[in-house]
Amino acid sequence: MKSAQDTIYATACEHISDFQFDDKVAGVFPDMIRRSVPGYGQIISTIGEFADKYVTANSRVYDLGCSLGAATLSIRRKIQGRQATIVAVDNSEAMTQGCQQNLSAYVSDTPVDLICGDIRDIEIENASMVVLNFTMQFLAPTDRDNLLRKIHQGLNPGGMLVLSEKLYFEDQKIQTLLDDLHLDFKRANGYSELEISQKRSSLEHVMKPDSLPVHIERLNAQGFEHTNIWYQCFNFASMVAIK
Ligand code: GEK
Repeated sequence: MKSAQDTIYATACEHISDFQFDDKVAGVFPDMIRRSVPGYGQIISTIGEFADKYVTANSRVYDLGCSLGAATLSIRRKIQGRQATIVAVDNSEAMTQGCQQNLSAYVSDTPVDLICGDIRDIEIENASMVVLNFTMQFLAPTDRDNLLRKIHQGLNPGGMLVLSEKLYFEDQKIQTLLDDLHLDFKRANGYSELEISQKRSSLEHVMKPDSLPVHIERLNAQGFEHTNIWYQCFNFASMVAIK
């Protein structure tokens, strides 16, 4: 997916409003996420590998908070011929419009139901795989248990959830260290101090990361039998949970 360069926070703003997944963000999203989330490309391609191993015939795969469809496309490439359906959901109109264009650019025998809606209102059923790739962190902390309960109920036995999130660390020395390394990653990718600080302010009230123990405990509490982290770079991680 090609995208324009992210310069959204490059000029000084008098008032920084809360981050929104609007037209401006959707237009630069592939560049923004690649330069902001260490390991994003590897996580997207590994989600395809998980799909190859876990998606069963005639089941559904849910990509919740699909943005422009990177995870959906990675999965779709791996599950040709399985008569599975992908349900891709995002509540940003700009994102779902861009996602539709990306999906239409490739031929596939796997149908994708693309829904512009809130993942808290979506029914999950007959799922062999559910993906929450950097989405749950944008829900209010009080909505996270309900969402994972619904996902657990809708997964078939042996089904997999992939949950990727930015992490918070209770140990303040580790928090500062890994946060600094992340900021260095953004600097190395060409973001200025102004861009980094303005983006940080815009996300302050919108994205509330949990710690790894909180995630694992929450997954176990919903009844997932096998949970573990499979990827971590600095303060970004991806977990798997198998029913
Ligand atoms: C990827 N998974 O490229 N309902 C539906 N969508 C939501 C909700 C909600 N309640 N809240 C946020 N979103 C993608 C990247 S981005 C991560 C996911 C990031 C959507 C929001 O509109 C956005 O598209 C996505 O979740 C989060 O693999 O930007 O850091």
